[in-house]
Amino acid sequence: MTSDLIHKFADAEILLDDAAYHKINSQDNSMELADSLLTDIVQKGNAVFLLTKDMVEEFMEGSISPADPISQSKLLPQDFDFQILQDASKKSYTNGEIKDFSSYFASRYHKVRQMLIRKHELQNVQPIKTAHRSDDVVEVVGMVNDIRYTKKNHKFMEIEDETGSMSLLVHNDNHQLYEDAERIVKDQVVGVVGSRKGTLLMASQLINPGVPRIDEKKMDFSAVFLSDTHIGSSTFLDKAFQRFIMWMNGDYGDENQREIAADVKYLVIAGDIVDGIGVYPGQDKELNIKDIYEQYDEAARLIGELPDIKIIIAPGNHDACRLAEPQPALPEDYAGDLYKLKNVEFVSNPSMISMDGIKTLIYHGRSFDDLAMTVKGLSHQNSDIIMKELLEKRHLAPIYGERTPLASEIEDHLVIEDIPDIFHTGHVHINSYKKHKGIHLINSGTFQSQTEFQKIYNIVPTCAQVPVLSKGSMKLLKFN
Ligand code: D5M
Ligand code: FE
Ligand code: ZN
Repeated sequence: MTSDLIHKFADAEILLDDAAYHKINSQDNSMELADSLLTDIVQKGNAVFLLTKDMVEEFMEGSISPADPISQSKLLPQDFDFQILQDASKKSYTNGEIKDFSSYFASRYHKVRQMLIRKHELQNVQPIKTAHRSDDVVEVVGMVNDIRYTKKNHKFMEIEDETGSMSLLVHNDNHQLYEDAERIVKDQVVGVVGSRKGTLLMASQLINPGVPRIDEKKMDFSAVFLSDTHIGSSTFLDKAFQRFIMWMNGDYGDENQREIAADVKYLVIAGDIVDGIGVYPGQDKELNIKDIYEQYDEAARLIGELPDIKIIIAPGNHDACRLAEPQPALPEDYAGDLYKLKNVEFVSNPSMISMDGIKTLIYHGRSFDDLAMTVKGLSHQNSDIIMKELLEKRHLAPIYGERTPLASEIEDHLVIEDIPDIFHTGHVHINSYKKHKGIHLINSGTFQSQTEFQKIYNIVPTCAQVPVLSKGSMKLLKFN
Protein backbone atom coordinates (compact mmCIF):
# COMPACT_ATOMS: atom_id res chain seq x y z
CA MET A 1 0.00 0.00 0.00
CA THR A 2 2.60 2.47 1.17
CA SER A 3 5.00 1.71 -1.64
CA ASP A 4 2.11 1.57 -4.13
CA LEU A 5 1.44 5.19 -3.41
CA ILE A 6 5.05 6.19 -3.83
CA HIS A 7 5.36 4.10 -6.99
CA LYS A 8 2.30 5.72 -8.46
CA PHE A 9 3.88 9.15 -8.16
CA ALA A 10 7.34 7.92 -9.11
CA ASP A 11 5.89 6.50 -12.35
CA ALA A 12 4.62 9.97 -13.15
CA GLU A 13 8.06 11.38 -12.26
CA ILE A 14 6.69 13.31 -9.29
CA LEU A 15 8.25 13.29 -5.82
CA LEU A 16 6.11 13.47 -2.69
CA ASP A 17 7.48 15.27 0.32
CA ASP A 18 6.93 13.53 3.68
CA ALA A 19 4.05 15.72 4.77
CA ALA A 20 2.27 15.31 1.43
CA TYR A 21 2.76 11.57 1.62
CA HIS A 22 1.27 11.37 5.15
CA LYS A 23 -1.60 13.62 4.15
CA ILE A 24 -2.58 11.40 1.22
CA ASN A 25 -1.90 8.14 3.05
CA SER A 26 -4.10 9.15 5.98
CA GLN A 27 -7.18 9.38 3.75
CA ASP A 28 -9.52 6.40 3.45
CA ASN A 29 -9.50 6.72 -0.32
CA SER A 30 -5.78 7.39 -0.61
CA MET A 31 -5.27 5.58 -3.93
CA GLU A 32 -8.24 7.29 -5.58
CA LEU A 33 -7.04 10.60 -4.24
CA ALA A 34 -3.61 9.92 -5.74
CA ASP A 35 -5.20 9.12 -9.10
CA SER A 36 -7.25 12.28 -9.18
CA LEU A 37 -4.29 14.37 -8.08
CA LEU A 38 -2.19 12.95 -10.91
CA THR A 39 -4.97 13.44 -13.43
CA ASP A 40 -5.38 17.02 -12.27
CA ILE A 41 -1.68 17.75 -12.62
CA VAL A 42 -1.59 16.22 -16.07
CA GLN A 43 -4.75 18.01 -17.22
CA LYS A 44 -3.34 21.34 -16.22
CA GLY A 45 -0.13 20.48 -18.03
CA ASN A 46 1.79 21.42 -14.91
CA ALA A 47 5.15 19.73 -14.88
CA VAL A 48 5.06 19.35 -11.09
CA PHE A 49 8.27 17.90 -9.74
CA LEU A 50 7.68 17.98 -6.00
CA LEU A 51 4.24 17.65 -4.50
CA THR A 52 3.88 19.35 -1.11
CA LYS A 53 1.25 18.98 1.63
CA ASP A 54 -0.07 22.45 0.78
CA MET A 55 -0.65 21.42 -2.80
CA VAL A 56 -2.50 18.27 -1.67
CA GLU A 57 -4.69 20.28 0.70
CA GLU A 58 -5.39 22.90 -1.92
CA PHE A 59 -6.47 20.17 -4.29
CA MET A 60 -8.66 18.52 -1.63
CA GLU A 61 -10.39 21.80 -0.91
CA GLY A 62 -11.11 22.00 -4.60
CA SER A 63 -9.61 25.44 -4.80
CA ILE A 64 -7.51 24.71 -7.86
CA SER A 65 -9.90 25.68 -10.60
CA PRO A 66 -9.36 24.45 -14.14
CA ALA A 67 -7.96 26.92 -16.63
CA ASP A 68 -10.65 29.01 -18.29
CA PRO A 69 -11.23 27.89 -21.84
CA ILE A 70 -11.13 30.60 -24.50
CA SER A 71 -14.61 29.97 -25.75
CA GLN A 72 -17.55 29.09 -23.61
CA SER A 73 -18.79 25.59 -23.87
CA LYS A 74 -21.30 25.56 -26.68
CA LEU A 75 -24.20 23.22 -26.08
CA LEU A 76 -25.93 22.15 -29.25
CA PRO A 77 -29.19 20.21 -29.27
CA GLN A 78 -27.24 16.90 -29.32
CA ASP A 79 -25.42 18.02 -26.22
CA PHE A 80 -21.90 18.57 -27.50
CA ASP A 81 -19.47 19.68 -24.86
CA PHE A 82 -17.06 21.30 -27.28
CA GLN A 83 -14.41 23.83 -26.31
CA ILE A 84 -11.57 25.52 -28.09
CA LEU A 85 -8.84 25.46 -25.46
CA GLN A 86 -6.02 27.04 -27.45
CA ASP A 87 -6.26 28.92 -30.71
CA ALA A 88 -3.71 31.31 -32.14
CA SER A 89 -6.13 32.91 -34.64
CA LYS A 90 -7.35 35.56 -32.29
CA LYS A 91 -3.98 36.38 -30.79
CA SER A 92 -2.56 39.68 -31.96
CA TYR A 93 -0.23 38.98 -34.79
CA THR A 94 2.98 40.79 -35.32
CA ASN A 95 4.05 41.40 -38.87
CA GLY A 96 6.88 38.99 -38.21
CA GLU A 97 9.62 41.58 -38.27
CA ILE A 98 13.11 40.89 -37.02
CA LYS A 99 12.66 42.85 -33.82
CA ASP A 100 10.23 40.20 -32.61
CA PHE A 101 12.84 37.54 -33.12
CA SER A 102 14.52 37.74 -29.76
CA SER A 103 11.26 37.80 -27.86
CA TYR A 104 10.05 34.80 -29.88
CA PHE A 105 13.08 32.73 -28.91
CA ALA A 106 13.04 34.05 -25.34
CA SER A 107 9.40 32.93 -25.07
CA ARG A 108 10.29 29.46 -26.36
CA TYR A 109 13.28 29.24 -24.03
CA HIS A 110 11.37 30.27 -20.92
CA LYS A 111 8.34 28.10 -21.57
CA VAL A 112 10.43 24.96 -22.03
CA ARG A 113 12.85 25.91 -19.25
CA GLN A 114 9.94 26.08 -16.79
CA MET A 115 9.19 22.44 -17.61
CA LEU A 116 12.81 21.36 -17.44
CA ILE A 117 13.68 22.89 -14.07
CA ARG A 118 11.03 20.73 -12.43
CA LYS A 119 12.88 17.57 -13.42
CA HIS A 120 14.82 16.01 -10.59
CA GLU A 121 18.01 15.89 -12.67
CA LEU A 122 17.91 19.66 -13.00
CA GLN A 123 17.40 20.91 -9.48
CA ASN A 124 20.64 22.89 -9.49
CA VAL A 125 20.45 24.58 -12.85
CA GLN A 126 22.73 27.54 -13.21
CA PRO A 127 23.12 30.25 -15.83
CA ILE A 128 25.61 29.31 -18.54
CA LYS A 129 27.80 32.27 -17.60
CA THR A 130 28.38 31.00 -14.06
CA ALA A 131 28.60 27.39 -15.25
CA HIS A 132 31.81 28.40 -17.03
CA ARG A 133 33.39 29.02 -13.60
CA SER A 134 31.94 26.01 -11.82
CA ASP A 135 34.11 23.06 -10.82
CA ASP A 136 31.31 20.70 -9.84
CA VAL A 137 28.87 18.83 -11.95
CA VAL A 138 27.13 21.47 -14.02
CA GLU A 139 23.41 21.61 -14.82
CA VAL A 140 22.29 24.05 -17.50
CA VAL A 141 19.32 24.67 -19.77
CA GLY A 142 20.10 26.00 -23.22
CA MET A 143 18.81 26.44 -26.72
CA VAL A 144 20.85 24.49 -29.25
CA ASN A 145 22.37 26.82 -31.82
CA ASP A 146 24.93 24.62 -33.50
CA ILE A 147 25.51 20.90 -33.98
CA ARG A 148 28.75 19.51 -35.47
CA TYR A 149 30.87 16.38 -35.48
CA THR A 150 34.56 16.09 -34.67
CA LYS A 151 36.88 14.15 -36.97
CA LYS A 152 36.56 11.18 -34.63
CA ASN A 153 32.78 11.44 -34.86
CA HIS A 154 32.15 12.77 -31.39
CA LYS A 155 29.34 15.25 -31.26
CA PHE A 156 29.74 18.94 -30.57
CA MET A 157 26.81 21.14 -29.68
CA GLU A 158 26.70 24.77 -28.78
CA ILE A 159 23.95 25.81 -26.42
CA GLU A 160 22.91 29.26 -25.36
CA ASP A 161 20.89 31.04 -22.71
CA GLU A 162 20.46 34.74 -21.98
CA THR A 163 23.77 34.91 -20.11
CA GLY A 164 26.08 33.22 -22.61
CA SER A 165 26.89 30.14 -24.63
CA MET A 166 28.78 26.95 -24.03
CA SER A 167 30.09 24.05 -26.10
CA LEU A 168 29.15 20.50 -25.22
CA LEU A 169 30.94 17.36 -26.19
CA VAL A 170 29.11 14.06 -26.45
CA HIS A 171 31.60 11.22 -26.59
CA ASN A 172 30.66 8.42 -28.96
CA ASP A 173 31.79 5.79 -26.44
CA ASN A 174 28.75 6.66 -24.38
CA HIS A 175 26.26 4.88 -26.64
CA GLN A 176 23.02 5.76 -24.88
CA LEU A 177 23.96 9.41 -24.53
CA TYR A 178 25.14 9.55 -28.14
CA GLU A 179 21.81 8.10 -29.25
CA ASP A 180 20.00 10.78 -27.24
CA ALA A 181 22.22 13.42 -28.82
CA GLU A 182 21.42 12.18 -32.31
CA ARG A 183 17.76 13.08 -31.73
CA ILE A 184 18.55 16.61 -30.60
CA VAL A 185 17.87 19.25 -33.20
CA LYS A 186 18.85 22.84 -33.71
CA ASP A 187 16.82 25.46 -31.82
CA GLN A 188 15.33 23.01 -29.35
CA VAL A 189 15.63 23.77 -25.65
CA VAL A 190 17.40 21.03 -23.74
CA GLY A 191 18.65 20.32 -20.24
CA VAL A 192 22.27 19.23 -19.89
CA VAL A 193 24.19 17.69 -17.02
CA GLY A 194 27.94 17.46 -17.42
CA SER A 195 31.35 18.24 -16.05
CA ARG A 196 33.42 21.19 -17.15
CA LYS A 197 36.79 20.67 -18.86
CA GLY A 198 38.16 24.09 -19.60
CA THR A 199 35.65 25.86 -21.79
CA LEU A 200 33.98 22.61 -22.76
CA LEU A 201 31.16 20.74 -21.03
CA MET A 202 31.50 16.96 -21.18
CA ALA A 203 27.85 15.99 -21.24
CA SER A 204 26.69 13.07 -19.14
CA GLN A 205 22.91 13.55 -19.53
CA LEU A 206 20.72 15.27 -22.12
CA ILE A 207 17.24 15.92 -20.83
CA ASN A 208 13.98 16.57 -22.65
CA PRO A 209 11.04 18.08 -20.78
CA GLY A 210 9.06 14.94 -21.73
CA VAL A 211 5.48 14.03 -20.91
CA PRO A 212 4.19 12.06 -17.92
CA ARG A 213 2.04 8.97 -18.49
CA ILE A 214 -1.60 9.98 -18.49
CA ASP A 215 -4.63 8.00 -17.42
CA GLU A 216 -6.96 7.28 -20.27
CA LYS A 217 -10.27 9.07 -20.02
CA LYS A 218 -13.54 7.28 -20.59
CA MET A 219 -14.98 8.03 -24.00
CA ASP A 220 -18.59 7.11 -24.80
CA PHE A 221 -18.58 8.39 -28.38
CA SER A 222 -16.50 8.09 -31.54
CA ALA A 223 -14.33 10.71 -33.21
CA VAL A 224 -13.23 10.60 -36.84
CA PHE A 225 -9.96 12.07 -38.10
CA LEU A 226 -9.28 13.35 -41.60
CA SER A 227 -6.59 15.43 -43.25
CA ASP A 228 -5.20 16.21 -46.67
CA THR A 229 -8.40 15.77 -48.65
CA HIS A 230 -6.91 18.10 -51.32
CA ILE A 231 -10.31 18.86 -52.83
CA GLY A 232 -9.86 20.47 -56.25
CA SER A 233 -6.87 18.32 -57.20
CA SER A 234 -7.25 15.92 -60.11
CA THR A 235 -5.90 13.26 -57.76
CA PHE A 236 -8.61 13.88 -55.12
CA LEU A 237 -10.31 10.50 -54.62
CA ASP A 238 -13.90 11.67 -55.02
CA LYS A 239 -15.45 8.20 -55.25
CA ALA A 240 -13.72 7.05 -52.08
CA PHE A 241 -14.78 10.26 -50.35
CA GLN A 242 -18.35 9.64 -51.47
CA ARG A 243 -18.18 6.20 -49.79
CA PHE A 244 -16.86 7.87 -46.65
CA ILE A 245 -19.83 10.26 -46.68
CA MET A 246 -22.20 7.32 -47.14
CA TRP A 247 -20.59 5.49 -44.22
CA MET A 248 -20.91 8.55 -42.00
CA ASN A 249 -24.60 8.66 -42.89
CA GLY A 250 -25.06 5.00 -41.97
CA ASP A 251 -25.46 3.87 -45.58
CA TYR A 252 -22.20 2.00 -46.16
CA GLY A 253 -20.18 -0.80 -44.56
CA ASP A 254 -20.99 -3.93 -42.59
CA GLU A 255 -23.08 -3.94 -39.45
CA ASN A 256 -20.09 -3.38 -37.21
CA GLN A 257 -18.89 -0.43 -39.27
CA ARG A 258 -22.37 1.11 -39.32
CA GLU A 259 -22.54 0.79 -35.57
CA ILE A 260 -19.32 2.78 -35.30
CA ALA A 261 -20.76 5.46 -37.60
CA ALA A 262 -23.81 5.77 -35.36
CA ASP A 263 -21.57 6.75 -32.44
CA VAL A 264 -19.64 9.44 -34.30
CA LYS A 265 -20.02 12.80 -32.61
CA TYR A 266 -16.96 14.69 -33.85
CA LEU A 267 -14.94 14.94 -37.06
CA VAL A 268 -11.55 16.68 -37.00
CA ILE A 269 -9.82 17.80 -40.20
CA ALA A 270 -6.14 18.63 -39.77
CA GLY A 271 -5.41 20.75 -42.84
CA ASP A 272 -4.95 20.65 -46.63
CA ILE A 273 -8.72 20.56 -47.06
CA VAL A 274 -8.30 21.88 -50.59
CA ASP A 275 -5.33 21.58 -52.97
CA GLY A 276 -5.03 25.37 -53.25
CA ILE A 277 -3.46 27.23 -56.13
CA GLY A 278 0.14 28.18 -56.82
CA VAL A 279 1.46 25.97 -54.03
CA TYR A 280 4.16 24.54 -56.31
CA PRO A 281 5.20 25.34 -59.90
CA GLY A 282 2.90 23.83 -62.53
CA GLN A 283 0.25 22.88 -59.98
CA ASP A 284 -2.57 24.13 -62.26
CA LYS A 285 -1.95 21.16 -64.59
CA GLU A 286 -2.97 18.86 -61.72
CA LEU A 287 -6.11 20.75 -60.71
CA ASN A 288 -9.71 19.88 -61.55
CA ILE A 289 -10.90 23.08 -59.92
CA LYS A 290 -8.54 25.93 -60.73
CA ASP A 291 -10.26 28.59 -58.62
CA ILE A 292 -9.53 28.64 -54.90
CA TYR A 293 -13.02 29.95 -54.01
CA GLU A 294 -14.62 27.15 -56.00
CA GLN A 295 -12.39 24.60 -54.26
CA TYR A 296 -13.77 25.74 -50.90
CA ASP A 297 -17.32 25.79 -52.31
CA GLU A 298 -16.85 22.16 -53.35
CA ALA A 299 -15.42 21.33 -49.90
CA ALA A 300 -18.50 22.93 -48.33
CA ARG A 301 -20.79 20.96 -50.63
CA LEU A 302 -19.14 17.66 -49.63
CA ILE A 303 -18.88 18.45 -45.92
CA GLY A 304 -22.49 19.64 -46.05
CA GLU A 305 -23.50 16.09 -46.96
CA LEU A 306 -22.20 14.78 -43.64
CA PRO A 307 -24.59 14.20 -40.76
CA ASP A 308 -25.14 16.91 -38.16
CA ILE A 309 -22.09 16.16 -36.04
CA LYS A 310 -19.50 18.67 -34.85
CA ILE A 311 -16.81 19.26 -37.46
CA ILE A 312 -13.56 21.01 -36.62
CA ILE A 313 -11.32 22.34 -39.39
CA ALA A 314 -7.71 23.51 -39.07
CA PRO A 315 -5.65 24.73 -42.06
CA GLY A 316 -2.57 23.21 -43.71
CA ASN A 317 0.07 24.46 -46.10
CA HIS A 318 -2.23 24.07 -49.16
CA ASP A 319 -5.00 26.17 -47.64
CA ALA A 320 -5.71 29.85 -48.29
CA CYS A 321 -4.00 31.03 -45.13
CA ARG A 322 -0.77 32.67 -44.22
CA LEU A 323 1.83 29.91 -44.38
CA ALA A 324 3.83 30.91 -41.33
CA GLU A 325 2.88 28.92 -38.25
CA PRO A 326 0.82 29.37 -36.18
CA GLN A 327 -1.59 29.57 -39.12
CA PRO A 328 -4.81 31.37 -38.24
CA ALA A 329 -8.13 29.63 -38.95
CA LEU A 330 -9.38 29.50 -42.57
CA PRO A 331 -10.49 32.98 -43.63
CA GLU A 332 -14.21 33.45 -44.20
CA ASP A 333 -13.52 35.43 -47.40
CA TYR A 334 -12.26 32.25 -49.04
CA ALA A 335 -14.32 29.63 -47.29
CA GLY A 336 -17.66 31.45 -47.16
CA ASP A 337 -19.84 28.42 -47.89
CA LEU A 338 -18.06 26.39 -45.21
CA TYR A 339 -18.77 29.17 -42.72
CA LYS A 340 -22.46 28.89 -43.57
CA LEU A 341 -22.48 25.33 -42.18
CA LYS A 342 -23.53 25.83 -38.58
CA ASN A 343 -21.93 22.64 -37.27
CA VAL A 344 -18.40 23.56 -38.41
CA GLU A 345 -15.79 25.17 -36.13
CA PHE A 346 -12.63 26.78 -37.47
CA VAL A 347 -9.40 26.67 -35.50
CA SER A 348 -5.78 27.61 -36.03
CA ASN A 349 -2.87 25.30 -36.90
CA PRO A 350 -1.88 24.28 -34.24
CA SER A 351 -4.75 24.36 -31.80
CA MET A 352 -6.12 22.45 -28.85
CA ILE A 353 -9.78 21.52 -28.58
CA SER A 354 -11.82 19.53 -26.11
CA MET A 355 -14.40 17.06 -27.42
CA ASP A 356 -16.56 16.08 -24.45
CA GLY A 357 -13.49 16.39 -22.23
CA ILE A 358 -11.07 14.62 -24.61
CA LYS A 359 -8.29 17.10 -25.26
CA THR A 360 -7.06 16.99 -28.84
CA LEU A 361 -3.98 18.74 -30.13
CA ILE A 362 -4.32 19.42 -33.86
CA TYR A 363 -1.23 20.15 -35.96
CA HIS A 364 -0.98 19.78 -39.74
CA GLY A 365 2.59 18.43 -39.56
CA ARG A 366 4.75 20.62 -41.76
CA SER A 367 7.67 20.27 -39.35
CA PHE A 368 7.78 16.52 -40.07
CA ASP A 369 9.63 17.39 -43.30
CA ASP A 370 12.38 19.04 -41.24
CA LEU A 371 12.60 16.27 -38.66
CA ALA A 372 12.63 13.53 -41.28
CA MET A 373 15.45 15.34 -43.06
CA THR A 374 17.51 16.04 -39.94
CA VAL A 375 17.19 13.11 -37.56
CA LYS A 376 18.45 9.66 -38.49
CA GLY A 377 15.71 7.06 -38.17
CA LEU A 378 12.81 9.51 -38.60
CA SER A 379 10.87 9.40 -41.84
CA HIS A 380 7.55 10.36 -43.43
CA GLN A 381 6.50 6.69 -43.10
CA ASN A 382 6.74 6.83 -39.32
CA SER A 383 5.12 10.10 -38.36
CA ASP A 384 4.00 8.44 -35.10
CA ILE A 385 7.65 8.29 -34.03
CA ILE A 386 8.10 11.94 -35.01
CA MET A 387 4.99 12.85 -33.01
CA LYS A 388 6.39 11.03 -30.00
CA GLU A 389 9.68 12.91 -30.36
CA LEU A 390 7.89 16.28 -30.62
CA LEU A 391 5.86 15.50 -27.50
CA GLU A 392 9.03 14.63 -25.59
CA LYS A 393 10.63 17.88 -26.75
CA ARG A 394 7.34 19.70 -25.99
CA HIS A 395 7.56 21.63 -29.26
CA LEU A 396 5.68 21.15 -32.54
CA ALA A 397 8.31 22.66 -34.83
CA PRO A 398 11.63 23.00 -33.04
CA ILE A 399 13.84 23.62 -36.09
CA TYR A 400 13.82 27.25 -37.22
CA GLY A 401 14.57 28.41 -40.74
CA GLU A 402 14.24 25.21 -42.75
CA ARG A 403 11.06 24.12 -44.55
CA THR A 404 8.60 25.09 -41.86
CA PRO A 405 7.98 28.81 -41.91
CA LEU A 406 7.53 30.05 -38.35
CA ALA A 407 6.16 33.49 -37.57
CA SER A 408 8.40 35.37 -35.19
CA GLU A 409 5.63 36.28 -32.83
CA ILE A 410 6.20 37.78 -29.42
CA GLU A 411 5.11 34.46 -27.98
CA ASP A 412 5.95 30.97 -29.24
CA HIS A 413 2.58 29.28 -29.75
CA LEU A 414 4.16 26.02 -30.89
CA VAL A 415 5.40 24.99 -27.48
CA ILE A 416 3.28 22.05 -26.27
CA GLU A 417 2.27 23.54 -22.94
CA ASP A 418 -0.73 21.38 -22.19
CA ILE A 419 -0.70 17.59 -22.55
CA PRO A 420 -3.40 16.25 -24.87
CA ASP A 421 -5.29 12.96 -24.82
CA ILE A 422 -5.06 12.85 -28.63
CA PHE A 423 -2.38 14.31 -30.90
CA HIS A 424 -3.76 14.49 -34.45
CA THR A 425 -1.65 15.32 -37.52
CA GLY A 426 -1.61 14.97 -41.32
CA HIS A 427 0.68 16.34 -44.05
CA VAL A 428 2.74 13.22 -44.77
CA HIS A 429 -0.19 11.46 -46.53
CA ILE A 430 0.68 8.22 -44.75
CA ASN A 431 -1.46 6.90 -41.91
CA SER A 432 0.16 6.09 -38.61
CA TYR A 433 -1.00 5.33 -35.11
CA LYS A 434 0.72 4.75 -31.80
CA LYS A 435 -0.13 5.11 -28.17
CA HIS A 436 2.57 6.94 -26.22
CA LYS A 437 2.23 7.22 -22.43
CA GLY A 438 -1.54 7.01 -22.74
CA ILE A 439 -1.72 9.62 -25.53
CA HIS A 440 -3.20 8.61 -28.90
CA LEU A 441 -0.88 9.69 -31.72
CA ILE A 442 -2.87 9.73 -34.96
CA ASN A 443 -1.90 10.62 -38.49
CA SER A 444 -4.95 10.53 -40.71
CA GLY A 445 -3.33 9.96 -44.13
CA THR A 446 -5.00 11.45 -47.20
CA PHE A 447 -7.79 11.32 -49.80
CA GLN A 448 -5.38 12.21 -52.60
CA SER A 449 -3.66 9.57 -54.73
CA GLN A 450 0.04 9.87 -55.53
CA THR A 451 0.97 13.16 -57.23
CA GLU A 452 3.77 13.78 -59.74
CA PHE A 453 5.77 15.53 -57.01
CA GLN A 454 5.37 12.56 -54.69
CA LYS A 455 6.48 10.17 -57.45
CA ILE A 456 9.74 12.06 -57.77
CA TYR A 457 10.35 11.88 -54.01
CA ASN A 458 9.12 8.28 -53.82
CA ILE A 459 6.38 9.18 -51.34
CA VAL A 460 3.77 6.41 -51.45
CA PRO A 461 0.57 7.66 -49.84
CA THR A 462 -1.91 5.52 -47.92
CA CYS A 463 -5.21 6.70 -49.40
CA ALA A 464 -8.76 6.87 -48.10
CA GLN A 465 -8.00 5.13 -44.80
CA VAL A 466 -9.83 6.87 -42.01
CA PRO A 467 -8.85 6.51 -38.35
CA VAL A 468 -11.74 6.44 -35.93
CA LEU A 469 -11.28 6.52 -32.20
CA SER A 470 -14.32 4.50 -31.32
CA LYS A 471 -15.10 4.76 -27.62
CA GLY A 472 -11.38 4.84 -26.91
CA SER A 473 -10.19 2.14 -29.30
CA MET A 474 -8.58 2.82 -32.66
CA LYS A 475 -10.15 1.50 -35.87
CA LEU A 476 -8.92 2.16 -39.39
CA LEU A 477 -11.73 2.18 -41.96
CA LYS A 478 -10.81 1.77 -45.61
CA PHE A 479 -12.80 3.42 -48.39
CA ASN A 480 -10.57 2.73 -51.42
O1 D5M B 1 2.59 17.24 -48.68
C1 D5M B 1 2.46 15.99 -49.31
C2 D5M B 1 3.67 15.14 -49.11
O2 D5M B 1 4.79 15.71 -49.74
C3 D5M B 1 4.08 14.95 -47.68
O3 D5M B 1 4.56 13.62 -47.54
C4 D5M B 1 5.19 15.87 -47.46
C5 D5M B 1 5.81 15.96 -48.81
N1 D5M B 1 6.36 17.30 -49.06
C6 D5M B 1 5.66 18.41 -49.28
N2 D5M B 1 6.45 19.45 -49.47
C7 D5M B 1 7.70 18.96 -49.38
C8 D5M B 1 8.98 19.52 -49.48
N3 D5M B 1 9.17 20.81 -49.74
N4 D5M B 1 10.02 18.71 -49.32
C9 D5M B 1 9.86 17.40 -49.09
N5 D5M B 1 8.69 16.82 -48.97
C10 D5M B 1 7.62 17.59 -49.11
P1 D5M B 1 1.61 18.43 -49.08
O4 D5M B 1 1.66 19.42 -47.98
O5 D5M B 1 0.25 17.85 -49.22
O6 D5M B 1 2.09 18.99 -50.37
FE1 FE C 1 -1.27 17.46 -47.84
ZN1 ZN D 1 0.54 19.45 -46.16
